[in-house]
Amino acid sequence: KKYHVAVVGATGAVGQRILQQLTKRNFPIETITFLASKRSAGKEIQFSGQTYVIKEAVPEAFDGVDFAFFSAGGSVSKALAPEAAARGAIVIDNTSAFRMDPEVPLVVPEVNRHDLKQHNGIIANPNCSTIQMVCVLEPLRKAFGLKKVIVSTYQAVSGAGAIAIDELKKQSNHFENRSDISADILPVRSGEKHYPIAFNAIPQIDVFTDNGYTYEEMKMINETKKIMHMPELKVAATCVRLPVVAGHSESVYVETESEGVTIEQIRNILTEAEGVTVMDRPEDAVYPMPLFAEGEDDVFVGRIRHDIDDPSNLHLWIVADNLLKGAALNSIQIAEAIIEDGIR
Ligand code: A2P
Ligand code: 11C
Repeated sequence: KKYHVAVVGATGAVGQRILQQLTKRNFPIETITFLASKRSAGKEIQFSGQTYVIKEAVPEAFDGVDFAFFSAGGSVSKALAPEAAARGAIVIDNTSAFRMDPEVPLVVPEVNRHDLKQHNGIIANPNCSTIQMVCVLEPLRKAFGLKKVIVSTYQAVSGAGAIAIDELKKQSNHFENRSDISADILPVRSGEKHYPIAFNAIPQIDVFTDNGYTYEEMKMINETKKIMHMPELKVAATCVRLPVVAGHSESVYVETESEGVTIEQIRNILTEAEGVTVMDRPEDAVYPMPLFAEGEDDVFVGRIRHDIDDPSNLHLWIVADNLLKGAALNSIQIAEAIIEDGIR
C-alpha cells in the first residue's frame, strides 16, 4: 500500500531533512504535497528527481492526506494540525505545540512505540535534545532502574532553523573583530537582545520560564518523564548553544537504582540497544563528536565513566544529528511504525 503525504514547512531546516529521509528510506508514497507559508507558495521544490510547486498551507490542502509531517513552528501546528487530523490525516508534529497534551502520544519508537496506539490523529515528535537522551536512558532504565538525570547540552545552531545556520556562517568570517560582531537571531529570534554565536557559547535556548529554567530545559525535563512513563524521575537540565552547525552533544549524569554497575556491562547493554552506537575507546581518542555525527542516523555514546565517589552512578557523553534522529528521522520512523503495527 502507498500513502498520500504532506510536508508542512518543506523549505525549512527540518523539512528539507524530511524530504531526504522519505527518499532514503523509500517511504511508500502515492502522492506528495509540499506546503509552506504564503511567501514560498508558487516556488519550485525538487523531490526524487522531479519538480513540484510549493503550496500555501491551508486547511483544504490536507483533504485526502494520510500522513502530514509538520515542522513549520508551533503556531502553524496549533492552527493546522487539528484541521489535518479532522480530515483524516495522521499528523506527526515536530513542534512543541501538543507534546504535553495528555491526549497526544509523544513518541521515540525505540522507547515507547506502544504509545502510538493511543493516538487521536496527532502524534508529537519530541524535542531533539530529549530524543537522543532517552534513546540511551531507556536501556539503562531497563537494566538498572533510574533515579536521577542531570544533563548539560552543547547544541547546534540548526536547532534554531535555517536562518541561524546562515547567521553562524556570516559571523564566522569575523575572527579579527569577534568582540563586536552584529547579531540578529540568537538566542531567541523574537527576543530583544541578540548575541553572536560565532566564537561564543550562549547559555539560553528558547525563552526563560518563571522558574529560571528556559523552555528548552523544561522540555527536556517534562518530555523525558512523559516518554519514559516515569513522572517520578528527577531530571535537571542546562541547555547551551554552541557554534556547531549540526549535531547536539550532551554531558549526562545518571543515578541508577543498582548497587554498582560495571563499565563493561554498560557498554554491552548500549551496544545491544536499537539506534545507539557505542563509540568509547578513550585510549585511542575515540568518542562521539558532532562534526562526525552529522548525517548519521544513530545516537552515539561514549566517555562512559563511573562517578568516582559512587559506583551506582555514571557519566555519559551523547551526540546525535539533531535534524535527523532529533527530528526528521524520528518522524519518519513514527510513520513507519504506524504502518508496520497496522495502526493505519
Ligand atoms: P517559508 O519558507 O515559506 O518561510 P526553519 O525551521 O528552517 O526556520 O523553517 C521554517 C519552515 O516553516 C519553513 O518551511 C517556512 O516556510 C515554514 N513556515 C513559516 N511560517 C509558516 C506559515 N505561516 N505557514 C506555513 N509554513 C510556514
Ligand atoms: C533547538 N531544540 O536546538 C531546539 C529546536 O521544540 O522542537 C527544537 C525545538 C522544538 O533550538
